[in-house]
Amino acid sequence: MEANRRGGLRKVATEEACSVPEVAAQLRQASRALGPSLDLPLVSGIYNARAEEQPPYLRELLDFGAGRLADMDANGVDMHLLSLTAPGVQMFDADTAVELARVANDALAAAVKKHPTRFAALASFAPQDPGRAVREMERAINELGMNGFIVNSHTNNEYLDEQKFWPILEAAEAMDRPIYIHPRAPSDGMAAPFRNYAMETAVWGYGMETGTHAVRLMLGGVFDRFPKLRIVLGHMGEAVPFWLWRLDFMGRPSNVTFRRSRPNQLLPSEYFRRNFAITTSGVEDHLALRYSIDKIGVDNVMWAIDYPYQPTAPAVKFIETAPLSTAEREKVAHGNAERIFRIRTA
Ligand code: 1WB
Ligand code: MN
Repeated sequence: MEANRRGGLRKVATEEACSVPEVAAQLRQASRALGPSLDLPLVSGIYNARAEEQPPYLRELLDFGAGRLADMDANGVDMHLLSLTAPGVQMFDADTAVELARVANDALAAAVKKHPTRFAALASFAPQDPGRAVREMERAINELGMNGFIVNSHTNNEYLDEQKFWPILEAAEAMDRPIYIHPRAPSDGMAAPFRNYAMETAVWGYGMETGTHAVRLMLGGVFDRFPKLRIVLGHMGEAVPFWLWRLDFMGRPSNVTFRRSRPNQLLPSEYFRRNFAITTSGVEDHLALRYSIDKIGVDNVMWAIDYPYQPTAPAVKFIETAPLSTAEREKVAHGNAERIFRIRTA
């Protein structure tokens, strides 16, 4: 039993990025192409940079052994819930994406098998081909024993509320496993104002893109069709918790002003409390944490680091010093993640 490594709070970090050489090589290829995708600058900076300009991310992403465990040990982190880093396989053609999702899932599952008390993992799939995506999702859960799914927001500028993606939502609901919607840069249709000042990145564009995705699912009535589907959002809910009052007022089913485009049967906040959970990745703000817990319920908030893009030590200090009751802290630091992602506890 590796829990409570320093005799203190058990900590399961829930948005922890990694990569595999095959995916890194394809992203390096992709980042040399010209095209409108706003993911290209950041992907190029990580996978296609000259050695002296290369941030340390790539080395850290590819390490799900000694280096990562050393960082966890040094900071008293019990577990990483691993996921293939953004934009995952979603910039590739369907055949490449299907193959690379399989390769990445095999690699992550092998890391979990080697260190079952330190790692759990989310599975990737290729939304470009919903039929094959569902088969990989089923393989990931039933054969590889993975914990849920990750998707990096839009795929070729399309969002999961589109009917073509419904088999993916149906499969996640049927297997009772969450889909973590992780950010990527804004889709082509919303890209223009994000093209300056690196605004397409995690500084702002990531959150706007992903929050918009979540609102599409709620206002599109997706959770009337899939009432048990669970979506996880990082970054303290990508600003959606702060916007719920207005979403409810303007997006209430009875608002006749917008009846033409109002398929949702419930209030957005009802979906958000029933069908979503959020993680704290990259938002180490005690006031935002307190607000989120009070707004959407303590059972729906999970701690995360966003390793290696954010340093571990401040994220640990954030949860250890948060103004929470003991019971709340235990839920946010590990209990909710263990329940929602069905992570083994011993
Ligand atoms: C960064 C953050 C870059 C994330 C990423 O590249 C991802 C960054 C794919 O801060 O530079 C992330 O997952 O938050
Ligand atoms: Mn992240």
